[in-house]
Amino acid sequence: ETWGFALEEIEGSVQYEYGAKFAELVKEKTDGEVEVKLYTYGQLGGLTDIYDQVQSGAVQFAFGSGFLGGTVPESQLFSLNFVLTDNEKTNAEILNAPEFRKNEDLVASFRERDLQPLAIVPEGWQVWSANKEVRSPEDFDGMAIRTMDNRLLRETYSAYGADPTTMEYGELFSGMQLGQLDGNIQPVFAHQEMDFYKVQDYLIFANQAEFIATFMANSPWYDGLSQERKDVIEEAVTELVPYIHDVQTRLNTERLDIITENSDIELVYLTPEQREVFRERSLPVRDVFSEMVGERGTRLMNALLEQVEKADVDKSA
Ligand code: 6CS
Repeated sequence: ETWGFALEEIEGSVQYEYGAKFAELVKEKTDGEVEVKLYTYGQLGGLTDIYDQVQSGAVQFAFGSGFLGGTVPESQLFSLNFVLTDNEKTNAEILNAPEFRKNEDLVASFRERDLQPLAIVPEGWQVWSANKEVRSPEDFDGMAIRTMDNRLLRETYSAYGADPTTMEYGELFSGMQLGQLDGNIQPVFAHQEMDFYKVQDYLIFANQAEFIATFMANSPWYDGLSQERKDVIEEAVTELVPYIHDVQTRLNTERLDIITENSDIELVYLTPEQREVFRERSLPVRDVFSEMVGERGTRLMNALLEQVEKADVDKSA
């Protein structure tokens, strides 16, 4: 038996490491009866092609991140800025605790589109790249910054003072090289492995949001699995929470070293005061989210905010 798993990223990425470990765990837990076959970004077409294929059952599993907003509007929750805590480990735990991961509004919003959400995977802080230093919304003025294809991100970057532009992942390098884009938003590992840093002058760390992908299955296929197979998947995704957190932090750290060793790109870290200006600008975008997804999605956002608040309280207790 073979299960297909479509990735939005290339070999060596966080999603690839996740897929490779998932395959290993599934093989082990099924005594070699199930093999997971990974399809890297590009092998099955573009980003939305991947989602079509998991929705139709042509592949059993896929990752869905920013571009998934067109398919599951509620997934844009993971594109909201300044919603999670400042601690990446805590965020991974909150998102994968049963209280959130199995939240009925979350599950229903995916299942309505023939998808079963299995895990929420933070891949590291989203870092801005640009050809000028950006520390304030004024610096973003007139900047064509590429966002993934969802309205929430476009609204966010408009609120930050930039001109958001959408482009497919695989076209970004030439988009920046040819000057169609002035900036880009990616976790550090992706700035490195896709060579984006070679055509940009600054990397700007605002810690406004993490890159978050949902690991999901085709739901009609998932529903037809035996309880034993479902348990295998459940055990694997649970083991993967701390595993992938360690992998993503290691990859992002190592890749930043590669970037600085191989380029004279400048690193800019926003001060708490500079960061606060963006945080304030991001708050009204929560209303845009509510307006887009209605009552169910709003309940889901509030459930997440509640878990975050609880984690912050526990930490300071
Ligand atoms: O920016 C993008 O489109 C892509 N970036 C990453 C790091 N993963 C997948 C996503 O589609």
